[in-house]
Amino acid sequence: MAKMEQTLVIIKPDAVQRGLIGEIVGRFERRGLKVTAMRFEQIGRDVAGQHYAEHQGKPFYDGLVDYITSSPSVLMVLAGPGAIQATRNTIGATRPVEAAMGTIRADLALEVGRNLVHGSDGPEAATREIDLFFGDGGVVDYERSLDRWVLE
Ligand code: IDP
Ligand code: MG
Repeated sequence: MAKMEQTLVIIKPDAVQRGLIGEIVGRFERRGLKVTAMRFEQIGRDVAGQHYAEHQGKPFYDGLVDYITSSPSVLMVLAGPGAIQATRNTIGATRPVEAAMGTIRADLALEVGRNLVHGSDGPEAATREIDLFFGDGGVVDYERSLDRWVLE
C-alpha cells in the first residue's frame, strides 16, 4: 500500500458559486479518499498571500488573490494512501483545456483562473497548507468502517 498521507483541498469560490461543492466532494469520496477536516469560509487576503506565497511577483498573482478571496470556499483535508498524488490526479492539470478527460478541471472548467479546486502539490506543501488552515485544530482522526473495502 502507498504511504498514508494527508493533503489540503480548497473548493474555490467559483465552484461554490456554481453549486459544484457536492459534485467535487463526491468525486474525492467515491475515489476512496477520507475527509478528515472540512470548513466553509471566505479566505482573507493575508492567509491567501501565505497560501500562494510561491506565486508572489508573478503576473497573475493579484488576480489569483482577488479570485480566491472573492467569495466563500470549502477547505478540506483528505487522507489516504498516496493521497497527495491521487488528489492532484483527480483534480487534473492547472490549465483546464490541457487536463485529462475525467478530471474535475477537464470535465467542469475551461480557464486557468477559474479552475475550481486546489490540491497540495507535495508532502512539504501539504504539511504547510494543513497547518495554515487547520493549525488551530479541526482535523479529526477516526476509523471508517468501509476502509477494509478500499484499503488492502
Ligand atoms: P495548481 O493549482 O495546479 O497547483 P499552480 O501553478 O500552483 O497550479 O497555480 C496556482 C493557481 O494559480 C492555479 O490553480 C490557478 O488558479 C492560478 N494560476 C496559475 N497560473 C495562472 C495563469 O497563468 N493565469 C491565471 N491564473 C493562474
Ligand atoms: Mg500549486
